[in-house]
Amino acid sequence: MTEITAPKSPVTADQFADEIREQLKYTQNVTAEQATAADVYVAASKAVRNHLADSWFKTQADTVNGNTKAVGYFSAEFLMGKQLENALLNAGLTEQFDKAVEALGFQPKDIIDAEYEPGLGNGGLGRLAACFIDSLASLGVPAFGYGIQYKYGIFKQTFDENGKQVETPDYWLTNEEPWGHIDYNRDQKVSFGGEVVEENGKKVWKPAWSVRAVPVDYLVPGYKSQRVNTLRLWTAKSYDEFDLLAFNRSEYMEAVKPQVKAENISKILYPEDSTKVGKELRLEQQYFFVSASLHDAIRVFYPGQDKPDLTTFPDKITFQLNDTHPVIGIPELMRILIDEYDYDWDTAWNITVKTFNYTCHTLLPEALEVWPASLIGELLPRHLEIIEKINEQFEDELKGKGVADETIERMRIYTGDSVRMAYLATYGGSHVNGVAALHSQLLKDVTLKDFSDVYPTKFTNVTNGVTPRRFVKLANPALSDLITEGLGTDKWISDLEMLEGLVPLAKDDEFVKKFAAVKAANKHAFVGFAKDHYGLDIDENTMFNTMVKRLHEYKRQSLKILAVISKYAAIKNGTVSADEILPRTVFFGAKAAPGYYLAKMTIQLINNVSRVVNNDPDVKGKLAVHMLPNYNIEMAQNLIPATELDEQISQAGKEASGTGNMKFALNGALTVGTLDGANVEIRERVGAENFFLFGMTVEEVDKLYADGYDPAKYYEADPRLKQAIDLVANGTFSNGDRNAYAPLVADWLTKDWFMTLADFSAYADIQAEIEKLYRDPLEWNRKALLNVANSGFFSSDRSMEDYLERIWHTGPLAD
Ligand code: CBF
Repeated sequence: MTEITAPKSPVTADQFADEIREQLKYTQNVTAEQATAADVYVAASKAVRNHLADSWFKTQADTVNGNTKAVGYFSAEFLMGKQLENALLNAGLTEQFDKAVEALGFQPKDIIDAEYEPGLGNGGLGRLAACFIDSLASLGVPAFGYGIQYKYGIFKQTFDENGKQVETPDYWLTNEEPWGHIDYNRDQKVSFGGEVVEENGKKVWKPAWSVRAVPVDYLVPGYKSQRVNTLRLWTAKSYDEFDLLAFNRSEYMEAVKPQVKAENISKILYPEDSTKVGKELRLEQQYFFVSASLHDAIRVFYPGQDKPDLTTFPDKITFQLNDTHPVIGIPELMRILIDEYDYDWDTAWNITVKTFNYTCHTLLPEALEVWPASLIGELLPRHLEIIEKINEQFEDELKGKGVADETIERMRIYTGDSVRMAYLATYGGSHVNGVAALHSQLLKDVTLKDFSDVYPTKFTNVTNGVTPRRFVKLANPALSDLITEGLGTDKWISDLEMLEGLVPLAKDDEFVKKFAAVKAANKHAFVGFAKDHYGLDIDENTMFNTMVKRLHEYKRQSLKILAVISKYAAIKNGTVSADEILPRTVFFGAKAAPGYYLAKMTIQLINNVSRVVNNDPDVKGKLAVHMLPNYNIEMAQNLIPATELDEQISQAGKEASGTGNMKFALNGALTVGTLDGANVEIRERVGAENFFLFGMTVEEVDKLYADGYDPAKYYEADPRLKQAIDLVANGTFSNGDRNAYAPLVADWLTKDWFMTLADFSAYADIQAEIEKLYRDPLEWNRKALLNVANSGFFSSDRSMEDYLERIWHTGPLAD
């Protein structure tokens, strides 16, 4: 047996430079003299990976041999961001790297920038998964992230000459990708279709076709923890790569058909699912990765055993279902236990419920997946039978508990026509959690109320968090240095609640001025970034006001753009005098789902407001608006530290948590926001006086719906709003074309589902308060510093500790 050695001891910069040279020579096949920045990036990444290898082997061995239960995080998305800089930080190799690449004749930044950012996620949920696995490794908790290595991640966004969003495929694997290791020898077979027959009194699934799931392993190094966990992303391959007979008949397309069918499964993140085949592909993806992952976990924890004792499985690993996407894992584990390992139903159910937990990330009913039963039946006939039986058992259990028939009707997992995945997850797992206190409460009171009435102890809350390594230390080195100076230690990087030690320094004007200088420097740096990346000229002597997140009506980018238009109109009309005007630069960043018509129209409107405002000499130096294309992690790392005012203005009761809000507060932006998601907790912690609150509460929203909401009333009541909407309607932002935004205007005036108009006046009014404070830089920065000092709770390390205590009941590996 190979001895698992201790991790490699740290290297000097010279040794590290030699390791890079060696990689260049023997794996890149270029000399150091021939090497480009892209070559050095690959070589340095491989050198870092080698440094992590021993810790990785040791962590795996300790995970399997020890008796600490591991965590399996099942997620359709892992939005990792660039890897090299993060791996260097966590491995303690940043300084050596900087010196080594300089010795090779390069600037460290150019090497870091040479990495292509993987976009294997849509937004909050995927980035949260990435933060969580960073924290688990940093805490020394054995964990596996399980997902899909999509060939195309989230689309690349550009804008056409009319300001419309254009989506292009993001082929992130065009060049060599040094982080993922494809392991053909640890593959799994995943089957689909066919029928279920009875053989010797046993149900036997005879699938029609199978694909080969091949793992691609990413190392997840903990910050100063010596632990390196695994992110295992599956890629789909065909068992019948190539039909030679068809090819020899010159049927070239036919010859590669099976290959295309198989590879389509891991081709793209969230294939469009408005068609039946699109839906099929999504379900294939979900089943593909959970089936492969469950089999993989059994392989890992019971190596070489044909008849493992799987009653111990829940002691080996606990699986977190990140939203409903991996919930098909519940019937799949039942099937594996019953069909492949001969367990009886009750034993299998007992193991399954103990193994799974479910996180719900939404309050929007349409975001809780419901699959047509016919589709599951076609693709996974055995699973549909199992789901039907789970539902029967569930209904019996509810009857036994005296639950009323009409409630049971509402709660059915399987309705005959469809399967409700959130209900399956709630019944089929041990715990259900929401992602912020308000969200978890609303899950219990509204979305999953029937379930929480019957199973109250299943429900808990874990407020989201973000990793301080990427989103403070790497994103904001100047602030990090200042925090370290203020606290006299850098231990806060792995113990973020230590930031509280900065509270007294908010009274120290000199320290506040240093803090202000950091923000000014970050603004200056962002001006350079925006020039290089987007060719923009930005005036750094304006307030930097940012709204970055997915484009969705509930998030209310409309509210922000209407307020911008209103301000534009006020300047143009001279309703505000020149010295009353606080110069602002407003940044938007948002991708809209390709099929989301109103969201895409909102992007077009923002782009055209930007065109008109930025080209109008009357407002020059007073107002500028930029819709930055292709919002991603890299942009976040540059823009968030430069932002002074952050927008979290969703309709109360709609944003589950938000994590951008946490990143901004931790980087010293003040928030203007509603009482929604984690805003509530941020405000509680940073202090109501350090947060710009406006808008209706959840109760007020509900009451207004109940009383009958008429948006037109608000349009008539506030001349600022009326003017802003009229300017959109009269073609001011569409070269005179009054039809361009007609659907958006009609929606605002007749439906306005998320009550943008009802909250407009409060939002416009609070701007005066914001601007008044901004004119007092010392007070503004004092409050911003207090935001940093009181946001330590929003570390994903704390979130992970909460999951460990409330849900997973496990902890770090022993050293
Ligand atoms: O919990 C992480 C995030 O998930 C979402 O992005 C999601 O995809 N459902 C929510 O919209 C966010 O509120 C939440 O922070």
